[in-house]
Amino acid sequence: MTAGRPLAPDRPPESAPVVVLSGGVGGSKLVLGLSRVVNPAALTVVANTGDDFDHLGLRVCPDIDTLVYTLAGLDDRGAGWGRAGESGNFMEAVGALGEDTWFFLGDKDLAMHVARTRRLAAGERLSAVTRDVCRRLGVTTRILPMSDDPVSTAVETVEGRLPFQHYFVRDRCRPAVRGFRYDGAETAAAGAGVLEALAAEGLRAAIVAPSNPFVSIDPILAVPGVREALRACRAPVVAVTPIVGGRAVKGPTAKMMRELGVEVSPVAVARRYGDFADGFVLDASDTELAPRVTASGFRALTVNTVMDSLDDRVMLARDVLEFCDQLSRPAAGRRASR
Ligand code: FO1
Repeated sequence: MTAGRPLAPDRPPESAPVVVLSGGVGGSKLVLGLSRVVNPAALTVVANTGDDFDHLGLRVCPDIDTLVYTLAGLDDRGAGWGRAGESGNFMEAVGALGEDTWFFLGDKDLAMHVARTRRLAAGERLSAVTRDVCRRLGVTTRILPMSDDPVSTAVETVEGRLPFQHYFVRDRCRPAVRGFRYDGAETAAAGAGVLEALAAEGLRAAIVAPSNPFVSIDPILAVPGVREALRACRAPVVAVTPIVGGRAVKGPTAKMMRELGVEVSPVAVARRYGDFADGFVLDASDTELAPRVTASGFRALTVNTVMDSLDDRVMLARDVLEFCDQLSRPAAGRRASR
């Protein structure tokens, strides 16, 4: 509950650095809210790149693009991905040539894929291209790919192994999942600036956004050094639930949990982050689960976590930061024992 809570005594300045681990749709809502509460230039997002794939000869980075478009105010608010006011001339023409059309590439979005593909082929790193794209589109929040090396999420299903976008878009998340692979993660180097951001002096908070734990957050945690950096983090680490009332707010999280035989509840999500997170944010409709979250070793906060409006996004961001400001950092050993 936020009512009546004492304000953090020496509230850190709005320019204190904050780091967020995020996927695409759900995470970008909280990131937008945070960018309105803290100085956007003090906000760093570590973005999942496990969804990235080569399509029609183009390198597509969906979660990076959802974050860039959302922060640039160019996003298609309804779909949660791609750009607003899109047209499909390219898709219509390329379909007539017999190319795949199951993955919609809008005409304006296409510019991003063409420019990025050209620059990567010219030898630029993904982090450098992303930084320049942000500058050109007026995004001051730092968006850091979790790695500049390719990491590809594959979904093990009852119908065999599927590349992420085939599972998620082409097959509409229909096949029952049995597990996930993050190919390339074991040899991937953390993206430029990622580990440094998590170890930053004066870091105010590290936040795990309400993204799918399996296909958005776990790929980031699979990059060597990231999980260790979160455990060693001197700032409070807080995760926000992607599950409300036993349902995924958006996307296949609940279905995946059911198919994996995992309890479809925020408690099960919290436990996945038990070795590094100090706090967990539940939706107010799941208040009765708070004792089970605290029994798992977390401080729990229950607030509205469903972000329909911009105000919802800002309110949740404010609540999460206030929660972080009130958490003290336990001795590192206490986390390892959890
Ligand atoms: N998601 C879909 O469900 N259908 C699409 O046709 C689609 C196209 C697309 C194009 C560019 C882009 O950046 C994202 C796109 N997405 C589409 C979303 C994408 O599958 C993301 O990986 C998910 O949002 C999960 O993060």
